[in-house]
Amino acid sequence: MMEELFNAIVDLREEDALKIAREMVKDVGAVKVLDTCKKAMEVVGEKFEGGEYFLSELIWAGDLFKQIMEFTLPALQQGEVKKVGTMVLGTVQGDVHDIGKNIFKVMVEASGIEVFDIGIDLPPEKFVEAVEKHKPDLVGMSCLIASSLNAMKHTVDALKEAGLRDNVKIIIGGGRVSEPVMKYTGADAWADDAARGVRLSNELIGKKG
Ligand code: B12
Repeated sequence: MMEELFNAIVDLREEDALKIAREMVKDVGAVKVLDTCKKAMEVVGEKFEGGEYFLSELIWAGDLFKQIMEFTLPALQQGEVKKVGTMVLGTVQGDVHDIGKNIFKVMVEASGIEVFDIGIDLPPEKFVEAVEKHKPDLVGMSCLIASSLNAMKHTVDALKEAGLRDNVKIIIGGGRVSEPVMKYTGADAWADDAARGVRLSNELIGKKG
């Protein structure tokens, strides 16, 4: 069934994908469905890169994933969870991708971290303003395009200039992040999947004391 969902998304067979995903949520759970969708999106991205798919297909795939998220994410939401900390979360300047950020948000909230989601395509000042306002334990930055990696560094620098860097731990996430990118930007942790991001966010809260 996982393979069927994977193929239906890659081929952009919307009705099939939605039908299989609904059945799969009941059978194998939300996390596996989202994970399969993520893997399929990587192939959609490769097809776009290779010139087989165009921007319209990329938009269509994004829309299909969002429809699947509508009935999948509620299954991940928990009732009462003990609050262990807070996070300001957003997608950095120049980048409008938010599907992965929204999945990470629901999963990290289910672990007890309250999230202030400030949106997409955010200039560094918006992060600074939000940190001043919410005084969070963590800042989470999402970035999916290589051309916005610098925006993460600029955001860390802006937090330093505002004298706020030492008050927060910073985690970066998204398909284009890695250990070298983390070091380059000056962040404290990185994750290219939500589960790792949730684990590391909780570890960072522990380190903050
Ligand atoms: C759907 C999609 C779009 C949609 C986005 C819709 C939306 N609302 O998000 C639309 C059509 C808008 C789009 C636009 C573009 N896109 Co696009 N897009 C994709 C695609 C196919 C899927 C992305 C996705 O949703 N993946 C699924 C999610 C679940 O995965 P994820 O984002 O990685 O998130 C997971 C983790 O990374 C993590 N995570 C995410 N954020 C965070 C944050 C924190 C703090 C943590 C801890 C964890 C975390 O948790 C998530 C769950 O596990 C990718 C392909 C790919 N391989 O990523 C290309 C891709 C990202 N896009 C790409 C490009 C080039 C573009 C455009 C420039 C195309 C164009 N010519 O206009 C524009 C850029 C617009 C902009 N300024 O941002 C390239 C980027 C290449 C590069 N090296 O930079 C990719 C990689 C495709 C490719 N292979 O060429 N895109």
